[in-house]
Amino acid sequence: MSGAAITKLTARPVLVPLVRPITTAVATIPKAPLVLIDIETNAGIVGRSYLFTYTPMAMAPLAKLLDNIGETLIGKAADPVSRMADMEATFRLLGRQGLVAMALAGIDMALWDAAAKALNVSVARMLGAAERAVPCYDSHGIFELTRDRDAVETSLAQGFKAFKFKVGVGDVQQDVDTLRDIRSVIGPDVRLMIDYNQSLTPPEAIRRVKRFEDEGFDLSWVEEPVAAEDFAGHQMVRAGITTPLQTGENWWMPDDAARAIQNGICDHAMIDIMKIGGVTGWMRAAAMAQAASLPISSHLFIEASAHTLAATPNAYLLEYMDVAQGILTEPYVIADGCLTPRGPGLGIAWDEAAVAQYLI
Ligand code: SMN
Ligand code: MG
Repeated sequence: MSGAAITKLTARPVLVPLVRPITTAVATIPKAPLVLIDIETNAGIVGRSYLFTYTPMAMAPLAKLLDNIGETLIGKAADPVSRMADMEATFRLLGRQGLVAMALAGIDMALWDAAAKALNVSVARMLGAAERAVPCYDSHGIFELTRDRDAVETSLAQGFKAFKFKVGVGDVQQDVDTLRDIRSVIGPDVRLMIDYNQSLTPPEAIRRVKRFEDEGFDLSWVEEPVAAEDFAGHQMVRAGITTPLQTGENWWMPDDAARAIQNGICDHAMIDIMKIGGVTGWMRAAAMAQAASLPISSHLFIEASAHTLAATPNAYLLEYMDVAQGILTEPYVIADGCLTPRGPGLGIAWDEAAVAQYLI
């Protein structure tokens, strides 16, 4: 890696406008609660990453935890794998989930950004991959025909050939009506996925998905139908339907991925590069998913995920849900339904005027 030493870590909480609110069966997120990380090295490089905290309540505590960890990193080599090993050991007693895992991941991603910048290459190339175009799906919230038709048609015109929508706000008939509306807009040949965000019981999930199969909606996956930690529930649903079961966005660090994969709870793996432990965590979890023949898709973090998916042999789809476009100088742009990773590093830089505007 760069051989440089860490000289400073800065964490800034920013509440960033979204193109549209994130609406799910269990909560609505009107603005993106982010924490921006800058790690400076004595080689004059600044590594950058951001974290998504789901609720503004977690922004300040996460920023403070990052400041506290940052103080322990000063003077240490800016090598992500070494620093991850140290930080995992430091938090062995407390546990590496929640804000701890998020902080470790943010530091890891910023260090990968710095290391790649020091060599003037992209993170994808640091991982040994070409900067290839990664196929995406456009990720929407709860669909309402008159309100959302235009946005979906715009995405179709941008070349998206796959879409995901959140469902589960009402009963099964409301889901059926919604899926009929969606199919009326996207047609029969575009891939369609649904996401229950952990809102159903296993019997209800089986009942609903079998109804969608009978209706011929041809779903490419049903995501998180039951509580993320309910492995037995996942196994029950998976055995009761033919639609592929997708889960994983809530796996904390590679250890969680290992337990889930060993228990055969899903047909696809969804890796959230923050919760899984950054670039370092992603590569470890992706290897396990590949060994289990699970197609891998990403969750949020479109920029960093474009780099890691480019280096993931069994990559399936990148979730296109851009939560950081409001504070980037050059947001990643969809081309023919794909995103291409760019360097140097992760290819992101802060629009400091926007950061100042949204700073909490
Ligand atoms: C999701 C939930 C909450 C915030 C962003 C995204 C959702 C998804 O689970 O898979 O997009
Ligand atoms: Mg999801």
